[in-house]
Amino acid sequence: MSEKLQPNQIDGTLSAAGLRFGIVVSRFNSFITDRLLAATTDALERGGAESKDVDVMHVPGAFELPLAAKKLAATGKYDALVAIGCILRGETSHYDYVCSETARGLQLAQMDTGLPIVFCVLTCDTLEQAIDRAGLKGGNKGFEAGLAAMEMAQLSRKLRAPESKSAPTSSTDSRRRK
Ligand code: INI
Repeated sequence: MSEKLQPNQIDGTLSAAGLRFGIVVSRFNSFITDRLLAATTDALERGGAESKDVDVMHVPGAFELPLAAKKLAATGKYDALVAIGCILRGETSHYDYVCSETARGLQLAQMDTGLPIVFCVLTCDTLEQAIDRAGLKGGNKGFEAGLAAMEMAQLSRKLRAPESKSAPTSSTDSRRRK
């Protein structure tokens, strides 16, 4: 009987200890985004994150999230970012532009920088749909985003290029120690 292949698993644990997180939050529809933010920080806290290792930056609307995230990524201070927003459909096509450019910009930012950027942007037809996803009835997408940030940060550490795993001599590591 042939032995079953048992591949090595590369997994990210749900631990935030010793990691640094940046959260960029849209003020537009803050009734919803404040709740998403609270759930994200709750997840990070439960994962062992410390206040000094979590930064929160506010921007006017979802459309501003990609540039803000890219600028945070460029600081080299973080292991993962979370982008939080809530886009609600209105009477015009504005919604479609804001949704597609926000998603595209955030994906571009994470691919350009190599830093995980978790997409916690609700795109809803109604306020009720957003409420249902922001913990006012049940689940909160912000909590899921916090878990995803921890997992992606841990995976990124595991997959870091060999030279940047060495002793803290690189500029990134020396910044992190400050
Ligand atoms: N921004 C949002 O985050 N959510 C929305 O629902 C929204 N709507 O509906 O217009 C929205 N618009 C503002 C946009 O994100 C920019 O802040 C604005 O266009 C300035 O660049």
